[in-house]
Amino acid sequence: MLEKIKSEASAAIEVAADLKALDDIRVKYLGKKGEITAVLRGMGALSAEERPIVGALANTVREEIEALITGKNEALAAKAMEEKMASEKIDVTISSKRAVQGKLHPLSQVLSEIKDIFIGMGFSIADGPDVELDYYNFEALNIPKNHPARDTQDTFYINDNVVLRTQTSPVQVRVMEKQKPPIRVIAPGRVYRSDAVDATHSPLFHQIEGLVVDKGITMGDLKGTLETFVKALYGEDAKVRFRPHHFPFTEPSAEVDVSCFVCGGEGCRVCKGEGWIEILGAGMVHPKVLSGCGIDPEEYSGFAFGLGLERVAMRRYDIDDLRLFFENDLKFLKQF
Ligand code: 2U9
Repeated sequence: MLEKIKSEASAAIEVAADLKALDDIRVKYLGKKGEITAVLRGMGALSAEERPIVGALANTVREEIEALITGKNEALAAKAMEEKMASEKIDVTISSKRAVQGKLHPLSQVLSEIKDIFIGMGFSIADGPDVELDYYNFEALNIPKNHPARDTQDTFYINDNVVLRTQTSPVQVRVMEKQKPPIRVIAPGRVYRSDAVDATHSPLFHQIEGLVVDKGITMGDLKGTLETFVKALYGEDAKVRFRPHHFPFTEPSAEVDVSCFVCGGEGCRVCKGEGWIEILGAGMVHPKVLSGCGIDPEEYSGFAFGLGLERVAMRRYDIDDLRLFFENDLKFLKQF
């Protein structure tokens, strides 16, 4: 009987394919309800002479089966490890795949440089909707219906009262409505105009506008701020020139030129022989605009300015066609 159990067990152990099968065999023969255990339990029925002989034999068979299981266990574990090693083998001599390093779009690079400069001067960044009420885009900026300035800023109308913003100025109007002075913000973002696409025009472009409102703000603060900005962007040697201009939302208003950063003012291809490059518009916030936003122009004054991000980036990188910024051609973008 015990010999039969032993030969069956060893045959089963021999062919056990994995650790689970091996454990099932251990339970079948050596477990609490296993066959060897059953033999040992049944010894009560044996005679006093038979009992030690059968007991000794049962123990020997149990030890032999245990030893076979241990041996098979090691063999199976070694086999599993070998298979794992083979499946996870790596060839360290194969050349690696190069990680492709992405980078910021040139417009984002210039924008982040400009933001850093103004943040350094204590400005915060303000944001607002691209789809804007006619009131915020025009009326609040002293551009009533039928004002000629609406012609130069023709836009996309969603309906009579809702437009795609033509400037980021509505953001500053919203800031003034919500926040009491002192105010020091820049508003960068997408703006829209109903222009046909060519090398210097796009129906979508980006502006960065700034607004400062406080007691006693003067044109001197405007000039100092823009001079600091221009020197940070173009270098300490850069000079600033203000030319009188007209905007409905500022009075007085000016266009602001920077001395050509290529020739230093001598005249060259980039500045078209002028020595100066126009980069900004600016002025003192019109009293009507202040009072419309709930700020008393008798108590407070402010300045505002605006610049076109694409124009600055085109000059910076000597790019002659604005469309290149929007075509997403990697051959172009990889150069920056
Ligand atoms: C408020 C009051 C006044 C923002 C200003 C300009 C001058 C300006 C142009 C630059 C190039 C637009 O992108 S561009 O074509 N912008 O010349 N913008 S002053 O004046 C404001 C803004 C908000 C409440």
